Amino acid sequence: MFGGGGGKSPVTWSPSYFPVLSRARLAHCPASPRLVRKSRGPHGVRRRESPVSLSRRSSSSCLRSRLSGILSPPARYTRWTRRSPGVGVTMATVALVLGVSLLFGWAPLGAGATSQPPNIVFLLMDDMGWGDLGVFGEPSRETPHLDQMAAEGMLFPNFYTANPLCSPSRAALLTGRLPIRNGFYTTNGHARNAYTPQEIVGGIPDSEFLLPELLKKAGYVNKIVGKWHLGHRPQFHPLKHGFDEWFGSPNCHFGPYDNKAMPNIPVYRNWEMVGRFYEDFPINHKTGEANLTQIYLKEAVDFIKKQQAHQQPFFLYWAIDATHAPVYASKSFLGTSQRGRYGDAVREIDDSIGKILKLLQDLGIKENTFVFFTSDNGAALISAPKEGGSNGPFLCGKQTTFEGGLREPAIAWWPGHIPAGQVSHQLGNVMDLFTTGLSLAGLKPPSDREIDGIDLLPAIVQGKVIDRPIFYYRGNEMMAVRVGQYKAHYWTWSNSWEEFSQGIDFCPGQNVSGVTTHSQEEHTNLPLLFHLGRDPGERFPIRVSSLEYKDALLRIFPIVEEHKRTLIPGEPQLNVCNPAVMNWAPPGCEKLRRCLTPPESKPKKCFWLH
Ligand SMILES: *[C@@H]1O[C@H](CO)[C@@H](O)[C@H](O)[C@H]1NC(C)=O
Ligand SMILES: *[C@@H]1O[C@H](CO)[C@@H](O)[C@H](O)[C@H]1NC(C)=O
Ligand SMILES: [Ca+2]
Repeated sequence: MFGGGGGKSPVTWSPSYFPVLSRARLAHCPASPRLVRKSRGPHGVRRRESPVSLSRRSSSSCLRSRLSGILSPPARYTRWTRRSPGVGVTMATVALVLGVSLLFGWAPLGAGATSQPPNIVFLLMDDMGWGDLGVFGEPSRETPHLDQMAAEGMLFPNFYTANPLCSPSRAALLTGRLPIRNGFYTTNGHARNAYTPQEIVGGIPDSEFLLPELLKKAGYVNKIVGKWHLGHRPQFHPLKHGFDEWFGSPNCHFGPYDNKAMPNIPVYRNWEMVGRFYEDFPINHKTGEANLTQIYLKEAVDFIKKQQAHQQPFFLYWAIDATHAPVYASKSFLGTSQRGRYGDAVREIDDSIGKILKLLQDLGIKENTFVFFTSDNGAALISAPKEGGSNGPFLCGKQTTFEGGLREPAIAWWPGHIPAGQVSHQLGNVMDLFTTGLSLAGLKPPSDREIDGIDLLPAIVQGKVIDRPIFYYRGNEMMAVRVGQYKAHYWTWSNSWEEFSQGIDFCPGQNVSGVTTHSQEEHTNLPLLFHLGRDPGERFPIRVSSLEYKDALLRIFPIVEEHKRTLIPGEPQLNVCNPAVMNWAPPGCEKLRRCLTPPESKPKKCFWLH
């Protein structure tokens, strides 16, 4: 099997990857880079390749030539095939177990006699790193509540985001789909990160199903608190995409702006703006003081109390942003951390999460509320150490497809259902929160589209480990893939020499020669391979001539080939910018008499630096 990673009862189950285990699939080999370049679609994205174009003979000879013929391929194939029957049995068993739990929804997982599906709370951090929590080894140990949450629940050391940047990561979480599928990427440049600044024209397509939209079918009331980041024009408003309530902002809390060249970011309550950052919701860059985390905490508390009183199941998406630069904390937390202002922000968040969990306990609904904590992307080392967090032992940070860019802290908490103090070696992804949320509500994911997220309940409740790859995308390019403990980089790039020479460094103090490259380097023919168990910091590429390299890539190639062959990219949403679409006159501005006049419409290609 794929060497899942040492969980209690490793199993292999994943219908979408089942084909890679068959003899026929194994014979496939990814097209050569030359072929791939020729087959780029109109947006520079790889088109589906015709399966007929890869004959078994030519692909196995292609595999053989790529692995420089040291190993005899037939022997490998025989071993794979012999393993298959055993795998099949395991898969059938797991499929049965999963089928049963799907049929009965949440009920057999111990929700008891209540007639309501469990409440769902996602605590999504912004730019918080894997290494920022005491329970993950942060030396100052200033997160007692999150550490306690882990002690009462399940820790996921192998949890990922779908993209190293806010907007695409959040789009993936809420749709269960890779940004390349849901449209949250750009084709203006190869492998460029893109998001939703004020001048972005695009946003979450109407054709995407968001988790809250689907949860409504099961009677959930949904609230988003904090940063939306899936587009700020009227058609992208969160209340048009399944949320019933919103308190927060459509974009990052950058600023202050002059309201002439650029408006300050609005803060919304539901449909209407209630003020703007810096003007009505101050963030003091000098002192670091802002009350936003306290306000977001109150929004969460009020919502939970209200839903509890109404006896309605709820989904709370608490997407707060105090750990995104400019980092902030309220007065009583400022100066309390040994880590500086960033640590102050973490301490306030930790305290707030402690209060939310305590509230669930006090209201007597902790056993009927599934809580998941994670972050949208790795710590922004470009702002570190003053305004950025820690990615622990991992390489680089936000913006990159090294582990520091996508590996996230993650904790599941659901007393009475999740045994306390567990560690899951499941390879998880924020996209799984979509599928898991649906599963908790007794719903099935849409069947008319590819869903990348898997249901984590078998991992969480039964301690299973489900084999699945992790794809690391940057814009329109699959940069790397993880299979078991192996990670293969098909492309490497930190940022350009030009940016780097201006002091922009996504990997400060972490120059790994040939790995943290400042030009886009393609390794499709012979991917750079790391064993993340022995080398979590991606410092020691495995020798291409080694048996281990060949074994690993014989597992990885078919998975990547299958992924690329079946990938249907969505229409890219992050290509067009226009100053006229900025937050000049959000709904509600008339009442506040705070509407600004937009400039002339001038659509242009957005320029994405990295
Ligand atoms: C935060 O709230 C306190 C108490 O209401 C107030 O005194 C203080 O000015 C607020 N600070 C900011 C930066 O808004
Ligand atoms: C990284 O190190 C290598 C050699 O160890 C050196 O050639 C290269 O210039 C360094 N790159 C940067 C960006 O410092
Ligand atoms: Ca972020």
